[in-house]
Amino acid sequence: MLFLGGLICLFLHGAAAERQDEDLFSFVTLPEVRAPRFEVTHIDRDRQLPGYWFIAPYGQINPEEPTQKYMQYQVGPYIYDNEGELIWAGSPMTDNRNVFDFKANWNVDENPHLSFILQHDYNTDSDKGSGMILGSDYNIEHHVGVLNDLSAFNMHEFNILDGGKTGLACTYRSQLTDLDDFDRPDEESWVVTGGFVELDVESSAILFEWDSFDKISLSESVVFHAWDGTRGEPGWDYVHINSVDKNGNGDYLISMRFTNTIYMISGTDGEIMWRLGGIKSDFDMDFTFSKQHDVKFVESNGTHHVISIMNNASDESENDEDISSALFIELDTDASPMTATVIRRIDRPDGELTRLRGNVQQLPNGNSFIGWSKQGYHSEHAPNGDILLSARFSSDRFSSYRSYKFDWIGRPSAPPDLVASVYGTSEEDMMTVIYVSWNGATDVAVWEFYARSFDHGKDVLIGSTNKTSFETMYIAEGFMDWITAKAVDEDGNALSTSTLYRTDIPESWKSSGFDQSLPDPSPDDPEILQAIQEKVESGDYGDVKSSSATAEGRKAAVYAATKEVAQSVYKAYGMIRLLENIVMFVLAVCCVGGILAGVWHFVRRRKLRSYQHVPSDEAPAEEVNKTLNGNE
Ligand SMILES: *[C@@H]1O[C@H](CO)[C@@H](O)[C@H](O)[C@H]1NC(C)=O
Ligand SMILES: *[C@@H]1O[C@H](CO)[C@@H](O)[C@H](O)[C@H]1NC(C)=O
Ligand SMILES: CC(=O)N[C@H]1CO[C@H](CO)[C@@H](O)[C@@H]1O
Repeated sequence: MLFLGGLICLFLHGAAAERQDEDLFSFVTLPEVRAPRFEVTHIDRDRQLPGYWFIAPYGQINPEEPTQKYMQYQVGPYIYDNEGELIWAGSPMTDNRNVFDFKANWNVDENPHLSFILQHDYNTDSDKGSGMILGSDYNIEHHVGVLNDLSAFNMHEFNILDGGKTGLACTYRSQLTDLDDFDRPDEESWVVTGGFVELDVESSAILFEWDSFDKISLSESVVFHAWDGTRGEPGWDYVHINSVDKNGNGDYLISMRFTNTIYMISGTDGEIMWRLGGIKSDFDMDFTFSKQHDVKFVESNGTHHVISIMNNASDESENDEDISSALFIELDTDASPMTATVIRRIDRPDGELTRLRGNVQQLPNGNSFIGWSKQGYHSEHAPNGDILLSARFSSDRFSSYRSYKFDWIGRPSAPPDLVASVYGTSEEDMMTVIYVSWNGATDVAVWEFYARSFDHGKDVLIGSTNKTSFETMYIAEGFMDWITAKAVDEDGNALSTSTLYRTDIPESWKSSGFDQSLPDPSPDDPEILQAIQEKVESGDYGDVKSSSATAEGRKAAVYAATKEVAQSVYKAYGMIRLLENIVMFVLAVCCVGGILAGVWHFVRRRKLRSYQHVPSDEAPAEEVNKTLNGNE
């Protein structure tokens, strides 16, 4: 038994050591999920805020071309715990499509919710993408679509506002403009304007819409210059909006990466109330920033604000300085001139530049959680800036547009997933290896494992173990069948039970090392084993004779004898079931035989008639689509 266990461990370990893709998780219970692993460095655990990470790894920023190849699920929304252990894989739900701005929302009602942007499909005509809101049971509550003329749900922002009735999203629109701003009144060029919408999450209706066209002059852009030529569609991306937030006064705070400016937009008339940064800044300030991301209110009472931004300093084409940073800025818009002061600056801990994307989140205890984007690098900092934790994907193939930390309670409506297989070379050394996981559950403390002697038999507890990681393995003695696992919380409450699983057996017992001289093994009866176990434990060995002097030896003898009895009971039971079924079948045939005979002729004719050609997957997609759409 021990020997075989050792062999299996060696085998499992060997398999892990040889894998070329160790930077991805792999699970027996969810073989299609390959979530990226994290490398985590804890610098000061005591000052970290407990919570979970909300990460959406992507490989390439644009949707990938559809493929016929089999692909496991890698990109999509994932929840990790503070050790980098996987809690929820949402990638099967989003089907390997890119997901952005994945986070938990505690501002909707008493329960937490999830939100993210599902990127438009490779073919935008078929799916423009959407804002998704999920409950803590991981079921979709709202699917916020694009109702207007926009080509896609923009990837930068899906900001659920307090109460959860509305959300903010960025918009990009291709428009033709004259070049008056550049003193070239006779010329026209296409530009991509930037704006935002406030959407009703229930109906996707647009409640407020704003666009930079005629509001932000071309001369504010650091990308489209007075000396540049004109462009056809889609045109110069002259502002590049990348975040939007709203305060209690009903005004909107937006970030334009290509004007290096943060704008406050009046929720009453859509006018620009003030500009922070860029060439037209309204503030008296002794710092600069550029190419900023994720500009959010930390607090705001209408005239005094604290905002957080991911600064800077670089993008695809240029660096403005050597290190990126998170900035917390206090703004006084009552003063004249208005003032802006940096109250906290946290430099990127590894001293590098965040060239693309990134975000800053102020946590409830005053800590900051900062997503530096590339390779999913993120760090947590104390209010004084001390670094407490950092982590990045083991794989450099993935990045995360934004990374967040929130408290979370996941109570999936789907049951736990379980896989069980039996191994052994003789009746005496059989063992059943069970794997269980429950995608998204946060409350499981203990897994209890049960087996039955037949499909409707009694659940017999065959063991239990603490849950320590996403997937838990348990090795039960004997050949156990009809397995379930029950999730139990730390107070001993049962949370959910997996569906009944019939243990996988080797394709061929003989070729997998089972004693050639014996008949193939059949499952043990856990009820009988349990009864015997109890007897033996109370010192009652019945009339089983054993030459062994030790209690262990006698116990083994009882066990072996019992198993033999159990096996014959099982086989006898199998016979009874078979006989039962035959009797039932004969009865049934007698009863309905007459009717059946009559119906048969009709069914047969119907079957023949209803046969028709079904287009195979190999048929050209266009033709299939034509058929689906009812077109010619
Ligand atoms: C906003 O906060 C500032 C600073 O605390 C305070 O001086 C000001 O009176 C407040 N304004 C409003 C409208 O509450
Ligand atoms: C299981 O968890 C409980 C509670 O945390 C602990 O007391 C116990 O020692 C753990 N058991 C094992 C086998 O680790
Ligand atoms: C605070 C900060 O990092 N500011 C830098 C951002 O980029 C500009 C150039 O656009 C630099 O001049 C600033 O020093």
